[in-house]
Amino acid sequence: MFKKMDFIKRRKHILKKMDNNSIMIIKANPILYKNGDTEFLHKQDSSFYYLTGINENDCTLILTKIANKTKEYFFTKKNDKHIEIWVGKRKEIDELKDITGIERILYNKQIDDCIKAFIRSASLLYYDSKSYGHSKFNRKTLEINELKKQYPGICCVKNINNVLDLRIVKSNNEIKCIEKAIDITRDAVIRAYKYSKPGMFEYEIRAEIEYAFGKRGTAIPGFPTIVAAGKNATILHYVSLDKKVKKDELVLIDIGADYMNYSADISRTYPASGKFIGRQKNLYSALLDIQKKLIDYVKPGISMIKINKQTGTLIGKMLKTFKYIKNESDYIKYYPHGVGHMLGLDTHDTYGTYTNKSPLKKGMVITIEPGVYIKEHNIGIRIEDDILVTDKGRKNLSISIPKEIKEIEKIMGA
Ligand SMILES: [Mn+2]
Repeated sequence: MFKKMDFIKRRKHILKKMDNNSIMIIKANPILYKNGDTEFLHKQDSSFYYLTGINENDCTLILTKIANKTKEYFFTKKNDKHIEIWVGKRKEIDELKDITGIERILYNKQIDDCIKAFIRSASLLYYDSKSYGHSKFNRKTLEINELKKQYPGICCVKNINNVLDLRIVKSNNEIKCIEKAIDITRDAVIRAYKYSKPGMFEYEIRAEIEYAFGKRGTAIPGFPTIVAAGKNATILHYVSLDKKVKKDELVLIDIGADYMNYSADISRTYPASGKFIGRQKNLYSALLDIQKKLIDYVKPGISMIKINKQTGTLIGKMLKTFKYIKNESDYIKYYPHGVGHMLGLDTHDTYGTYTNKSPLKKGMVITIEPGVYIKEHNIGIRIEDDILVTDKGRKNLSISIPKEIKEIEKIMGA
């Protein structure tokens, strides 16, 4: 789908934005070991893929801007006859040139000398320094400390997000990838509607969902599949999936297929029995109305913070009507998250230098996912669609994934 020219253009754009006398090092994701010598399925680092189109491990992209001259280097591991027997051949230099459009392709054993030479003239390093988790032993922190120790000439580190704004606005081909991921996810949602029955375990519904992914070529979901019944749905990122689904419960699924490294992110909530009743029905249809209003709110120029504010107002009103709260502003008790995020190569995609206050632009893809989580009644509802910001407004890319009460009940055969 992507051509050499796409990657060349992206790197050119980034090199233009980089400060003079700086280098950028972006590493491919390493092989992660599960235990012993057994590996997790490989998933590429998003920025590395975005700039190279290469899905292999053990490679590094280095961009340099020294004395206002820009250069691109790609380092890879040499093929090894013994390893080839087990996992096959890695891409050869010519293939790598052909896909990436980079002329200087070298082997990993040269990387150390090259970085040393670059650092003599460039003291600013761009690196993916964003750390997740709270430990000082975080992988990114350790990597940066190691680099600084190895190359004392580095005196300043900037996060690559400073120059990666390009990733926020999606090209037509990127939108096609997201649409494909959504289409695969649609199969999975419909399969979940069709196959869910009271008495099943949550993990059995996950199996149906991931079966639908697998049939269309998604080896690893974009993020861990969430299937949460009843009270479990009030845990936002519930991962245990080991409870039986009771007949009077709602089931919340938050799922997304991966297509060419792009992720869909869809949440739907449905009754295990196939029929919405009573309080569940009233809450669901009120939240669905709100979700549709919020989608209509998306357009160029508006900021996420404004959509968030509007969400709080609407959910506050709804919760007051249902007598869960006295003051509309107390909605946070039942709706403790933001309304959405950027979507792309990462499920929670990069914001670059954008913030929640920045105006949305044509070509951005965001999620709109209001929810209500009512522990005292064992109810959690979230409805999430993936929205493309267009010239004058928005396009709901996941409009064809059923969310109307009547549609869901029909598919479930109730
Ligand atoms: Mn989401």
